[in-house]
Amino acid sequence: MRQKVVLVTGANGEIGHGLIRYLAENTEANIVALDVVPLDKSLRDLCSSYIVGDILDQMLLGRLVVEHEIATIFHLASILSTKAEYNPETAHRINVEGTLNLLRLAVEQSQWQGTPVKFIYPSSIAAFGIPTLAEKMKAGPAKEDEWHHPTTMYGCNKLYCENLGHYYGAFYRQLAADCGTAETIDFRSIRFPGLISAETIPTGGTSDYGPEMLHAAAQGEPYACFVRPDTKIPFMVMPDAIKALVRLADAPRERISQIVYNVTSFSLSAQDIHDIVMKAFPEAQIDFEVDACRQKIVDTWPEEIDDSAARRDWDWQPDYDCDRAFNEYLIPAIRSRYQKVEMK
Ligand code: AKB
Repeated sequence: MRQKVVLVTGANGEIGHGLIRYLAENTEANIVALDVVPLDKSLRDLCSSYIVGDILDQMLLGRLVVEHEIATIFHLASILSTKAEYNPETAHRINVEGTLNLLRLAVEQSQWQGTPVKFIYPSSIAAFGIPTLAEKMKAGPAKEDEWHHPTTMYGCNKLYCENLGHYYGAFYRQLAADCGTAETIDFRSIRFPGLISAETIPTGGTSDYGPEMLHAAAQGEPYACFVRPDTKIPFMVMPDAIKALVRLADAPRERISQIVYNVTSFSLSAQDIHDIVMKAFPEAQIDFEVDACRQKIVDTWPEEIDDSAARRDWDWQPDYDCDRAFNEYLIPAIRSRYQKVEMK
């Protein structure tokens, strides 16, 4: 008998770490982890199996479904906004063609199983593109269907994959003879703000200045923030991001009224983060050395996003406001993390 499993792609990434730990501790799920690099040792015992491989490798994906009955996919693998700009075509292949491969796998699995495979897709505030700083400053909280002209390859990929998910969930092969009766997938997507974790440091993103400032200060390393002090975007801590993914995945289908949901916790300027970090680590050396190109990217992302649809449809509510996020989660956990490293 093939085992029913939850597939997590990009398992080694920041969200992957938090999600695998949560699923292992709180559910009976058999987790199959997939990543291009060997799975972090601390996660291995939490998974029923882990596979080193590329989501562009069709043979590998083919073998996956021979061995497993995939009930849910958390498709986390992607190249983030800054890294994607260094090789946009490769980013497109991984972010879009990789997602397409998994969507096709999910549809085939749904048809075999006679029930829709759940496909949970983390999108991003990078899917928004506000044309000018002046418009950003007077825009107010962005709704899901606004500002649809992202200026990064990653943002374009995220927006397009949201739409691909919509297509595969509702219109796939719509002219086929079995149209209307063939099973499709249950695609659900979340637009995340900048994420901050105490356990991992992000790589390749443009909202990374927030977590980088904090982790550098805790390690006593100098840090040069690459955006202006007044740069403001929404953020969220990792436990809330995991909560949002799991809540959305578990929500009854009849309550889901849209394909994409914004979620947010608190919006901060780079100066606000600087001040909070300096209060916690008074010895820290943090400067501002603006990188004009990365600044331009963040200037197209909204200061605030409207998550009222998520609140209405699946009772979304973050556990951490700004004060709790820093004082009860990030600062104590990061402090103890680097103290442990020093003691080793
Ligand atoms: C990035 O900066 O690329 C990501 C994101 C906002 O999705 N953190």
